[in-house]
Amino acid sequence: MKSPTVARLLLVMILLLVPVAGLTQAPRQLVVEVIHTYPHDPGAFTQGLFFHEGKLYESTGKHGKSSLREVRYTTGEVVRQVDLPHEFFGEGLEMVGDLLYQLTWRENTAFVWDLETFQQVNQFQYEGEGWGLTYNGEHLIMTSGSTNLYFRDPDTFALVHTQPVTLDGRPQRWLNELEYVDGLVWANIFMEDKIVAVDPRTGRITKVVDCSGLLEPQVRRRVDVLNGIAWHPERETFFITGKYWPKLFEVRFVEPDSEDPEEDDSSNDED
Ligand SMILES: [Ca+2]
Repeated sequence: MKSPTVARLLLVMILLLVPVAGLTQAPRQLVVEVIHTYPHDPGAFTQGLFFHEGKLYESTGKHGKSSLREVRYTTGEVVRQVDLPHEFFGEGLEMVGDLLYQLTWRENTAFVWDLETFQQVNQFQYEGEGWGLTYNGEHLIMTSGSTNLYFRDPDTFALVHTQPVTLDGRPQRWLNELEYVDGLVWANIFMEDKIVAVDPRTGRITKVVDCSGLLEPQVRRRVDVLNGIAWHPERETFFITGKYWPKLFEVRFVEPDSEDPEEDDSSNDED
């Protein structure tokens, strides 16, 4: 380098460019590897899904058809069910402690249920639509079909933080059902066979999973959209289904043309 000034200038430029490159880094493209397929109630308009102690908990939507369910996932059998009043359209579902939080679509109401009794113990009001719901150990994280994640205090349901979400630097809308796993917020995208992983600290989508082809084309045409993603912590697998889907898929997210779980080499892509 001939000139120290030029060298310093180049160094400054590099330092300025590095964070920008980090923010605009293209997301990793993944596909689903199906491990098992289980029956799922084809009458369930699935809106929320998570596991607790090996049991699947599910929220279903539609006026007059909305419910909270405990499901034996291996058979699809509904073990317990509470129906919502006709005027409520069930949406996202999540657990905090021994309480189940269930959103409603346009009724601005979150029901709070006791896990053991399935009795309603509380309810909250919120502004806007309710779509997906998950929990990061501190806040409930909610979607509304917009381009944001909304972080709420589980004790009061008060909004404490809003995080815009971007894919390749552009706002990503239609964020729907959610699942928080190891620091990432996984979201399926409304009307697409696609799941994304959002870094909740930056809102950047770091992984995109192509979920097309799970159902046979003739079945896929008869049912509604993919919706419902749940992490089984003991099996370390994801479960995916959809609205009126007759099947529940146990899957891993893998590199295309690879049998290896993507987690194997993903330790350094979260910065
Ligand atoms: Ca979920």
